[in-house]
Amino acid sequence: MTKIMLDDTIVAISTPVGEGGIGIVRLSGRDSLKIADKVFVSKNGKRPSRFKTYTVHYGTIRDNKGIVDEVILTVMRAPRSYTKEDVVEINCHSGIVPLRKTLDLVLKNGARLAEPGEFTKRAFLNGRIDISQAESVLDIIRSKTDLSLKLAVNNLEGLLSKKINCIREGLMDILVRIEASIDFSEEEDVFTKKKDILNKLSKVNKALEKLILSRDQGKILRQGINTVICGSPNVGKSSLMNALLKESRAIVTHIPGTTRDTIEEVINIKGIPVVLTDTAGINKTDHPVEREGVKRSHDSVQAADLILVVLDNGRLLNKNDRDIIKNIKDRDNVIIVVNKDDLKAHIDIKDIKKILPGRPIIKISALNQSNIDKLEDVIYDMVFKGKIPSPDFVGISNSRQLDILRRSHEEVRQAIDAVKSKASMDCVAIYVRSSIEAIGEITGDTITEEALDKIFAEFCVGK
Ligand SMILES: Nc1nc2c(ncn2[C@@H]2O[C@H](COP(=O)(O)OP(=O)(O)OP(=O)(O)O)[C@@H](O)[C@H]2O)c(=O)[nH]1
Ligand SMILES: [Mg+2]
Repeated sequence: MTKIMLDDTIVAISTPVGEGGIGIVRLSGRDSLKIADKVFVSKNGKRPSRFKTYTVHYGTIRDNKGIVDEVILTVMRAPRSYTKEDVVEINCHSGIVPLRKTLDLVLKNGARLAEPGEFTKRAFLNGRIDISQAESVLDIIRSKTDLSLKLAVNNLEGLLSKKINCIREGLMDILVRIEASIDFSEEEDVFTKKKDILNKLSKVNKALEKLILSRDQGKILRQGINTVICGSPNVGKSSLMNALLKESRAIVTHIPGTTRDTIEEVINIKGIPVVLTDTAGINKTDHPVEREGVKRSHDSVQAADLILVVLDNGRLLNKNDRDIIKNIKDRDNVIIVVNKDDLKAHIDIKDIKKILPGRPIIKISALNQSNIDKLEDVIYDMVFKGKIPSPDFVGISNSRQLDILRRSHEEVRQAIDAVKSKASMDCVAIYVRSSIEAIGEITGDTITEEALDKIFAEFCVGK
């Protein structure tokens, strides 16, 4: 991304390109209204530069050949706008041609095409939001469930920033105390001072650890839990997929080897997005297509966060089933699903427990949809291990934030060790300063241009 010049005016189509009711061309910058004057003719003859802030106007976009589109134009004057600059939004009819022509006209009249995420980047550079809030905008756009949306909104509201700032202020306070203890070491009771600093460092340490742990829950809420359904051919994997989806998505037949390729769908279990993958039945086969399917099944199992191993209650456990179970004996997140519970039981649960101890076993009938809700409960409990996030859960949301917290935490840990090992307070101060510097990157108080570019490159154009 080029270095941002805040004195130019940017424009982009802010809605997905394609046919639809409304498509928005958005301008931001000090010439937004001047440019709007050149392309927009209002029904009442007034020019956009005379419009009051937060007003909406009906008119047309015109080029030298005539009317391009009939539109609604909204004016949001600085500083009360998304970017804190003058913003004009033109609601066109959403078709590729009217949007493209309006965009081209605005470009011809002096605007520059916005970079991905540049509107949000301006909101940051102009001090309306910090970096963690900017990142939450992306999380809102990408959220898959109500709960992940709530988490992202919490962060946009600044709840994460508040926590980070609180930790940062705590560290700054510690630094002041350390400096004071260096300056006045002869007059003060050094022992009490050090104890106080150690206490405060431990508190910060705990707060950092808590936020680092929030990453796993946050990640699950945002990206979902990758769940694979695997097992021998014909045990009812695709039937289970359909039962969980509550629709006939995957093909089900009585012929073993029906599923040849992996199928992926997302379901929502109590607010957690669960990315389900149905796989080809794992078995030894010479058929080249089936073999490729089995290879894909193995790959999916490898990549999964959670594995549902399906067994057939209607027959005895065979060697193939046993091999599949043995292959995943090192994995923690495994649920054994004994399907076809409507049939006379042949399977020996004790036998399964012997090969794969300690994993939940649940009996269901995918055909009759029985116990599917119980399976959902087991999945949910397994994912959160009893630590269910509440809607006011505040946590970090990406690996950038996690990496920063880890660095900051490591410095605090070193500072604690230094105090304990009676190192000089100058040395402790160095660690605390580095920790402050690191944690400031989350909100953007201390951040490099390169890091900023990386964050905003992930955004779409127009946001
Ligand atoms: N009785 C009974 N039959 C079931 C149940 N679930 C699935 N079946 C039947 O088992 C057969 C295989 O089901 P699928 O869902 O295609 O099995 P699969 O494991 O996906 O099979 P492949 O894709 O070939 O590996 C079909 O005839 C289903 O109707 C169940 O709960 N009870
Ligand atoms: Mg199948």
